[in-house]
Amino acid sequence: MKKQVLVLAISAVLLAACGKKEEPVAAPAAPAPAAAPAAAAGPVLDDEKVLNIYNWPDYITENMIADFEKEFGIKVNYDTFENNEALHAKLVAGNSGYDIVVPTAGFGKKQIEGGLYQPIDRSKIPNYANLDPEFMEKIAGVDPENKHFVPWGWGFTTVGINKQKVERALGGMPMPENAWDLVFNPEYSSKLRSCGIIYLDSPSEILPVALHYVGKPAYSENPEDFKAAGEMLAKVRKDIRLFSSTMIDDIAGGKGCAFVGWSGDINIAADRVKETGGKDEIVPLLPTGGGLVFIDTMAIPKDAKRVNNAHAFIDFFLRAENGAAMANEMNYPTGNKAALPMIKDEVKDNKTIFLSDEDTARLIPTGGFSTEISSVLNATYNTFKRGR
Ligand code: N2P
Repeated sequence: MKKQVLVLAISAVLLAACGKKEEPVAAPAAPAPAAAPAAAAGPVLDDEKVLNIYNWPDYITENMIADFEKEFGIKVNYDTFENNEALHAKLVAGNSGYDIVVPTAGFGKKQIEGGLYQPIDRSKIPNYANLDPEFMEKIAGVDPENKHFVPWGWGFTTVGINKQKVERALGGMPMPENAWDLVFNPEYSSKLRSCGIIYLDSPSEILPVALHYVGKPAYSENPEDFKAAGEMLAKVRKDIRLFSSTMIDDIAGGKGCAFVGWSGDINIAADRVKETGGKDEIVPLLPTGGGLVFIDTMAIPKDAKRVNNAHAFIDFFLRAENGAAMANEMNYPTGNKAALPMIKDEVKDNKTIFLSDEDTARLIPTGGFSTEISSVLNATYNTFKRGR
C-alpha cells in the first residue's frame, strides 16, 4: 500500500578530500547510542563554525536548525528560494556562498552534468545507511551512482481545493473527473475565478503539468508542444488571481479556492485551518490526470567552503527521528527508511502523503528539461504570466 515509499542502491563514492584543515569536534554531551567506532569521536568540522543552507520555503521542521546549532556549535544561515530556476541562476553565477542547496533531482541533472556540485563523501555520513536503497535507485536515474544527491523530501505538484468554496462557486456543476480541469479548463476556471485560483510561480512546475494536460510529454523537448500548452494556458490566464510558491498562508487565510501547489504545503494549510477552528476543508486532490512527482535533494556546490559542516548537517538530517519529523510535521515523506516506524499512523494513513498503488501509478514521473529547451520553456511561461 504505502508504496512509493523509498528505495535504492548505493555505490562507493570516491571522494574528494579538499585539502582543508580538519578539526574533530568534541563528542556530544549525551552518550551516543551504540555508535560505530568511527563515529565515536564525533564528526569532523571546519574551522569556521558556519553553515550556509539554501532551501525551499516551508520545508523544515521548527526546531531542526536550532537543534543542529546547539549540538554542533555551528551557526546556520538559512535562506530560501521559490523555484528551481532561482537556485539554478545562483549556482551558474558561482560563489553563491552556500554549502548545501536543495535542488529537485530531475531539474538538478543538468547541474551535475555542468559540474556545479562536488561529490558527497559517504564516509562522513554514517546515517546514510538509513536511506532506502530502492528510493536511492530512483535518484540514480539522474545522479548515477548517487554521487551528489541525498534526499531531503518528496511529494507531488497537484491541484488543491477549498472544498466548500469550490462547491459553492461551481454552483451545482459536478466536480470534474480530472481535477486538472479545475485550473486548466475555462469551463471550470471561469467559475472559480471569483473565489480565487493560485498557481505556483515557476516555469518548471507549471509547464510539465500543462504539457501533460494537453496530451504532450511532461518534459517535452519539442517547441510545438510548448505552443499547445501555451495556448491552453492563455485561455485560463484571466482566471488566475495569484502566482506564489509560498501559498500556505494564502490558502489557510482564504485568499483562494483552487491551487496548483505542492502536496505537503496543501496538507499544512489544511492542518492550519483545522488548528484555528476553521470549518472549510482544504484538500490536495489526486487527479486522474496525474500529479507531478518531485524529489528534492541536498547537494554541495562545487565552490562550497564549509564542506565538513555540510556533511555533518546531512548526517544530522538523516537521523531517523529527523526523517520522521519531516513527515509528521511537514507532511513530506523522505527517503529515510529507518524513519518509517516513527511516522504517526494518521500521517502514514493519509493517502495524499503516502499514496496508494493506484495513485502512485498515475503520477507523472520526475524529469527535467534540457538547457536547449529552457528558453522556450521560460518564454512560454513568461508570455502566459504577463497575459499577452
Ligand atoms: C515545500 C517546498 C516543496 C518543494 N514548501 C517542491 N520542490
